[in-house]
Amino acid sequence: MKRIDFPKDFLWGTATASFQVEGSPDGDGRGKSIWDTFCETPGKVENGDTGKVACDHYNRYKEDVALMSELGVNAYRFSISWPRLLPDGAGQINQKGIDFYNKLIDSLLEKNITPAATLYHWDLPQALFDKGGWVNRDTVERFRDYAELAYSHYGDRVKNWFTHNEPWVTAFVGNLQGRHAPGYKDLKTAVAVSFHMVLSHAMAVEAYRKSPGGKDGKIGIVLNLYPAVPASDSTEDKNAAELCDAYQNRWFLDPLYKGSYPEPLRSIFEKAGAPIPEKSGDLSFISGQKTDFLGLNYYLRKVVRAATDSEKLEAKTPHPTLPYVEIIPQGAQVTAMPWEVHPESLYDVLKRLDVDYGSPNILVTENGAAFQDDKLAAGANYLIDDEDRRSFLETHFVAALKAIKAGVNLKGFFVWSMMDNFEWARGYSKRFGIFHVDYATKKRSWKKSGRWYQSFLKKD
Ligand code: IFM
Repeated sequence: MKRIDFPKDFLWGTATASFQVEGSPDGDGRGKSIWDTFCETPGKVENGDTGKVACDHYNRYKEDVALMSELGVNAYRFSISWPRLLPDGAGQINQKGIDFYNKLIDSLLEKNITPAATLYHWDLPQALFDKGGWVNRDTVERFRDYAELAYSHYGDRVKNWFTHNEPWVTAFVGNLQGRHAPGYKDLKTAVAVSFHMVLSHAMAVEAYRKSPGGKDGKIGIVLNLYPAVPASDSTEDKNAAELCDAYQNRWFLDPLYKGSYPEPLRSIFEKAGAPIPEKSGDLSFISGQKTDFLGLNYYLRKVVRAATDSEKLEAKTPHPTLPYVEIIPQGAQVTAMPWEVHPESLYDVLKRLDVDYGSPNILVTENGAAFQDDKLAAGANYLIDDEDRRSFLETHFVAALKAIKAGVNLKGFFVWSMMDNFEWARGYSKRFGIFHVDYATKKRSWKKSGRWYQSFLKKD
């Protein structure tokens, strides 16, 4: 497998997100986000880690762009911090925040790296959260206004946009599991948030089409999707896998592409007191806002089986309305998260999107892995010998190529992540980077995986 085997205009990139790398939360007038608050709450983030300094990308973006140029990528996916542009989420604009992304975008373009911007990668302005956050339909309109502001400043140069990153995580990890900001454990809230995020995506797409830059630019949403595989051939496990698929995948894909919600899950949630707060016409509006591509974040598959009665009682299931448990097959290779390593499932999920959702253009917007990174390389042109991550990337590139050969409209691949960074509730304990970050000095160093990607990109 070589770069030349992929389409000529394929986007090869790396990805990061504002809160995970930037630091400088109070710098130059940025407002507070729900993740600042979450980090300040004892016990929420491992080791009490925060995003205060992170990778200091806010001050070191030039160095990071230079590294990406040396790496040889032709694209970079980053996210814009809403509270940097609008400290209160709406109203007063923070010019210094606007300037930061102008400088970042210009540095990328100078190095011939295509910028791909995500509008929302989880750092909701605290001021909007205080007014109800994503449960409040008003936030949907504030998101549209924020998106318009971003298009008006950057739309002349940024031609690849993503509205939301992994709305499933925002909705269900943040509001049902409580592991992410804002830390709620309430199904009704989670379902309302999930709907408002999809609605706000559609409004931001509509606004993009009307913006001057939208005439020749592209926009889509990023979803974290997983093949849901039954652990056995039993009817119970097959039903469990279907339920998992509805919850993890179709809950977002169906409203976006089909204007509906998967049954019976919609009715199950409704009966549990968690209805979708839709108004008449919302769903047809959502599916009517056609996108140019779908961003796929692929990390692992979900192998599931029906929960036993005791597992249900011990709350081992995602929720009482979702009576299944996830398992890791015996002998499977796992990452440090621990997530099963299963590259073939990347092919499966790409193929499924192609068949079930009308052959959309797809970008793999995230793929990568956290490993221990405890092997120092001696005498090499890299610091860390992360053969596990190198091989992870290679096998996933192979699966992507297989999908292209099978007719999937795959247009790009972004490795998560450009560098080690703040891994949300896991703090800095999990490293996903292809560049190592020494958190004491902020020094970036090559890993073997980065060198491998570099030589892959060079050979065409
Ligand atoms: O770090 C996250 C990223 O912010 C969203 N997708 C998954 C990554 C790894 O957990």
